[in-house]
Amino acid sequence: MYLLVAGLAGSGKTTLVASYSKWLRENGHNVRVVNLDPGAETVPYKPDFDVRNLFTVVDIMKKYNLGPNGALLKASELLLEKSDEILANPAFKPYDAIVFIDTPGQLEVFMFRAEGRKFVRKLLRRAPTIAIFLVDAQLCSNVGDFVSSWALGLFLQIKLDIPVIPVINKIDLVGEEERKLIEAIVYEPETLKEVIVKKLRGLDAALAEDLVKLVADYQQSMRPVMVSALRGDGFEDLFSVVHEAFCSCGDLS
Ligand SMILES: Nc1nc2c(ncn2[C@@H]2O[C@H](COP(=O)(O)OP(=O)(O)O)[C@@H](O)[C@H]2O)c(=O)[nH]1
Ligand SMILES: [Mg+2]
Repeated sequence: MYLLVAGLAGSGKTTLVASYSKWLRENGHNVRVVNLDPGAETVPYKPDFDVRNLFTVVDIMKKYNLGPNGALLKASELLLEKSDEILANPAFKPYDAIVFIDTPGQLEVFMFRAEGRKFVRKLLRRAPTIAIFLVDAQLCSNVGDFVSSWALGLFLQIKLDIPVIPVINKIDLVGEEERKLIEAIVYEPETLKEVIVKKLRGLDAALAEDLVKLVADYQQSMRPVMVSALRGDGFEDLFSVVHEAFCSCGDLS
C-alpha cells in the first residue's frame, strides 16, 4: 500500500516520513521510503528510492535554462514521463510493506496539476493509496490562515479522489490555549463555522455555509489527528486512522 505525505512547504512532510517510518519499523511493520522531491537538499532518512538519482531541480535549471518554478514544472513532467521506470523499482513493490512517499515541497506542482494526479492514478492501479495532509499547527496564530490550509486538505481529497487524512503537525510548538482552539476548529463544526464567518470575511455568507458543510462532511469521513513529527507524539493515534483508511479501501494488512 502507498502512503503519500502531502502538505504545504515546511509543514513537516520530510520530518514525518523519517520519524513515523522509524516508529512503524520499531513496532514491527515493514516499511519502505521513497523520496519524490527533486528539490530536496538533504533528507533525514535513507530512501529506498530517490527521484534525485534521476533528476534534481538544480540539474533541470541548468540543462533547460529554467528558473526554479519552471524547473519544478519540468520536474513534474519528467516524473510522469519516467513513471513506468520509477514504479518498476523494487521500492514500489506495494504488497509486503507500507510504502511512504515524500512529495515535493510545492504542493501545487504535484497535487494540483495533471502530471501529479496521473502519477497518483498509476499508484492506485497497483495498490490501495491514501494520503496524509499535514497542516502546521503554528498557523493557528492567524485563524484565517489555519482554516484556509485546513480546507486545502479537503480540496486535495476532491482532486485526487483518494482518502486524505488531515494531520495537524508541530503540536509541540503551540500552547494549551492554541491547542484548544485547534481542537475546537477541527472537531466542532459549529466553532469552525463561527471562525469562517468571522475571520474569512471575504467569503459570502452562503458560500461560507457551504464550505463549513463540506469541511464537516470531510471530517466525518476522516478523523483529524494531532502529531508532533519531531517528538513522535500522536503516532499511535495516527496509526489507527491510517489503518482504518486502508481497511476502508480494501487492504487490511
Ligand atoms: N517543532 C517542530 N518542528 C517540526 C516538526 N515537524 C517538522 N518540523 C520542522 O519544520 C521544518 C520543515 O520541516 P520539513 O520536514 O522539511 O517540511 P517539508 O517541507 O514539508 O518536508 C524543519 O525545520 C523541521 O525540523 C514538529 O513536529 N515540531
Ligand atoms: Mg520535504
